[in-house]
Amino acid sequence: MDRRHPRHGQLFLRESTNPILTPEDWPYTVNAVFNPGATLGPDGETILLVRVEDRSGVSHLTVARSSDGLTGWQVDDKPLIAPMRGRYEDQWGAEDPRITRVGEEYFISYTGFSPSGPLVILARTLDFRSYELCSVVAPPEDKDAALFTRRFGGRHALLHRPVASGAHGEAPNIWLSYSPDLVHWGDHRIVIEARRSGNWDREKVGLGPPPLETPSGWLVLFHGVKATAAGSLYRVGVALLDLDQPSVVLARGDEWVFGPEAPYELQGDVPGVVFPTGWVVQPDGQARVYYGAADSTVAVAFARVDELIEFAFSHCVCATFHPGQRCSMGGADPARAAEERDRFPLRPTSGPGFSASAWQDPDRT
Ligand code: BMA
Repeated sequence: MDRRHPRHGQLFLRESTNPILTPEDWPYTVNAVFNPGATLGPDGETILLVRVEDRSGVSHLTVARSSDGLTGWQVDDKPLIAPMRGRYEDQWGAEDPRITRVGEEYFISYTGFSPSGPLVILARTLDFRSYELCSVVAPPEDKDAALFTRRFGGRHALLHRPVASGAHGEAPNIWLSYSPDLVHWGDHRIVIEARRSGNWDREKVGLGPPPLETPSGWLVLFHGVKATAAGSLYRVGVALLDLDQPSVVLARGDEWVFGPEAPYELQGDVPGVVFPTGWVVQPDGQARVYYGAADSTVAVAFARVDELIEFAFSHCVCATFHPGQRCSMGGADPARAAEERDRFPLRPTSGPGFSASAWQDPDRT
């Protein structure tokens, strides 16, 4: 591990051999390898599903395997998921996968770059050698999605970001949607907002790796973007969501917990980017966080799950310490606190599929 910057309170430590995967490691010619989904395979090996940008500029997803998760990567000689003739939804590229294991199955949520814009495609696999598609979650724009590892009141839940760029002043925020069957998605709720302020997460926020279930709540890493004269800086924040009602924010760290500092994060196709998309938790409570560095290589850093949870509460955006209890501001921008948002909620009144009681207590139906 890299201990060159052992600052007090540093939550993430970089692997000293970073970047752990580069284009030179690929069995075929590519431009960049980054933003990998991560999981443990059926045999306990670490599997990364890596976004690979070829030298035509289009991305596909290829599997890399390692027995220790850090070294000795075996990279498949062809993609698992790639644009294919006649498939509109990812015609211009398959990008930024997240992997959620549910029992024996692995669900892959990735960004399909369609000619209409980015959208979220959900696929499933048992072995990372073949896959089948489940659904396109919604029409464009949508990105940065991951499924929860369990259901809520019988429904699957997905965090995602329905707005891609915010280029026209709209806020790219993280939303939660439910599905009874992984095909039909609805009951959409806003969860984590970009703070429209001077903060590091002001331009947009997007989910990082899939939410991680802990006794204290669902631990979430998210990227936050701030535009600068030199380009956008992508940093990482931490939040905790309620175990039973994951649309409820228990805590959200005010400061970023990880940002671009190492040379391989500051130089590359897109300098100033750390973009975590996968994590694997070790039995000792340390998470290996796999991330794309400068949209060019794959790197890994280590963080303790309990320290991340502690940080979210002790550095919550509401500026009060409320361990184990929901944030009074819902983790939101102070100017648009949860109470304000709840004052005039949109409530469906009738129609098939809607019932007043289900709406009021959707996570417990
Ligand atoms: C986002 C996505 C990511 C990329 C990041 C930084 O919008 O496109 O794939 O890593 O920008 O360029």
